[in-house]
Amino acid sequence: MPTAKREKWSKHFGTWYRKVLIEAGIADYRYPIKGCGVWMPYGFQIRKYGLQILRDLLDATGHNEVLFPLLIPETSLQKEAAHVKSFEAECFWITRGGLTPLDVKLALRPTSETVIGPMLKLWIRSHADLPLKLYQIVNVFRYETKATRPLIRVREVSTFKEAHTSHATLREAEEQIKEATRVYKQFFDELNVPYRISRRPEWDKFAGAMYTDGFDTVLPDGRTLQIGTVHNLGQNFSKAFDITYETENGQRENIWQTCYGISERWLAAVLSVHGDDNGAVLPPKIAPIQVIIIPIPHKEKSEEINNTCVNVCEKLKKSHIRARVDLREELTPGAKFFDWELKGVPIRVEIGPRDIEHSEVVVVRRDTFEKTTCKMDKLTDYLQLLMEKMAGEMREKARKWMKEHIHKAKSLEDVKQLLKKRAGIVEVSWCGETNCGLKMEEEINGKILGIPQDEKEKPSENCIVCGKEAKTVVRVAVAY
Ligand code: A5A
Ligand code: ZN
Repeated sequence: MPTAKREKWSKHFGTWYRKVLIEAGIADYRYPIKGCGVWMPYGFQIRKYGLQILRDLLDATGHNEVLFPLLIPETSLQKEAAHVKSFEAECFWITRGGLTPLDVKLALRPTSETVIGPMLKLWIRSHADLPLKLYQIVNVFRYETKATRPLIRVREVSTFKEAHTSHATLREAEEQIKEATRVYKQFFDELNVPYRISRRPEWDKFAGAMYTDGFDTVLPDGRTLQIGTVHNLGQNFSKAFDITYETENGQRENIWQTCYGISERWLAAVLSVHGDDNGAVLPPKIAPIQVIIIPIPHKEKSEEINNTCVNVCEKLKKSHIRARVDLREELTPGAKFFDWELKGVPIRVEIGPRDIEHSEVVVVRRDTFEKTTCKMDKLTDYLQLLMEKMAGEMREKARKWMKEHIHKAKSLEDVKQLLKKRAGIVEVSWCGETNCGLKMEEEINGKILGIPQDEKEKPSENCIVCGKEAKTVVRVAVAY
C-alpha cells in the first residue's frame, strides 16, 4: 500500500526527490556505504530504456561498445600530470590482495582515460586505424567530499557512459566534439530535458583536457545540474602514454583524443524537471509501463470488467505499447491511481460498467490530468498519438520553465540577489581574466558555468567585476 505523502514538489524539492526515488521503487540509497545505492526493479527498467536511447544514438554514429577493467595500477594513473593531481585524491585504493600488500597500489577507476591509454598504444599502428570511437557503460568510483545525493552526487557512479575517441588530427577531434554534442543534444531532447551548453572556465575543465563543454539543466530549486560533459583532450594523454600512429608519409605522430560522459544524473534530471506534487512524471519513451489499465469495479459486472481490461491490454501489447492491468483486489481504484501516479506512468485507462455499455474507455494523462474518452476500437492509435503529443508538450513546458530561469544581469549586486533567490542561471559580461572570474565566483557565492556555446551573443556591458572591456558573455549559477 503506497504511503507517500504528497510533498510539494518545488517547495520541498530535496525531500520530494528522496521520497519519490524510494516510494516509486526507483533507487534506494540507504545502503550502509555513503554514496552507494541500489537500482530497484522499476528504476532498473527506466534505466534500461534510457540507456537504450543512448546506445542507439552512439551505435548509429559509429561508436563501438567495449568493456575495460575496473582497476588501474597507480603507475598508469600517474602518467598524466594534471589528471593525477585532480583524481588521485578522489580515488578509492586497493592496497592488499588478501593478506599480501600489493607492490603497485590499484585504484578503482574514477574514469577511464588511464585504463584505455596502454591498450590504445598497442592497438593503434597507422592512420588506417583512425578514427577509433569506443564507449562503455560501467560503474566508476569517486571519493566525493561534497554532500552526496542519490543519482546526483554518488561515490559509486553505477551508470557511467564514457566515450573515448582517437583521431589523426586536431581538426578531426574538433569535428568529433561537434558530433558528441549533437548526440547528447538528441539524447536530452528525447528525454524532454532542457539544457544549456557552456564552455567551462580554465579552472573548471576536466583534468587533462584542452577544454570542456558542459551541459547544464536547472532543477526545481533553482540550482543547476551538470548532466553531461564533452572534452577535447588534445594530445595530453597520447603524449603521456606514448600513443602514436604512422602518417601517410611514414612519420610517427601522437594521436588526438576526445572523451565525453553522461551518468545517472540524466534520470535525476528527468524526475526533477517533469515531476509534480503527486510524484514522478515519466516521458513515454522511458516509461516501463506506458499505460496502466484500471478496472472500476461494479457489484455484478466486475468479472466482465476485468476481462475487458485484460483484453484491451493484450491488444495494446500487440501494438508494442507497454500496457498493464492492475487487478489487485485489495486496493480501491483511488489507491491505485495514487500508486501509478507516484510511479509516473504516462497514461491511465479506466474501464467501468458504463464504459463497457458504450464500448469506450476513460483516458487520463499523467502530466496534465486531462481526462478524455475514446472508443475501444480506436484506442491503440489514440494512445500512440497521445504519447507523442505528451512528449512534445512535456519538452515545451520544461523548455519554457528553463527559459524563465535564465536571466541577464548588469552588476555583481544584481547577480548576488538573483542567485540568493535561486533564480536559475544568470548571464553577465566578463573580461575573460582568471582573477576576475575567481573573484566573481567568490562575490556571488556561485559558480561560473562558462561561455555559451549554443547561442553566441556579444557582451552588452563592461566586465561586471573589473569594469574593463568585456570579451564575452558568461553564465553563472548555484550549481549542484
Ligand atoms: N572521462 C570524462 C568523460 C569524465 O570523466 N568526465 S566528467 O568527470 O565530467 O564526468 C562525466 C559526467 O558524469 C559529468 O558531467 C557528470 O554529469 C557525471 N558525474 C561526475 N561525477 C559524478 C558523481 N559523483 N555522481 C554522479 N554523476 C557524476
Ligand atoms: Zn574583469
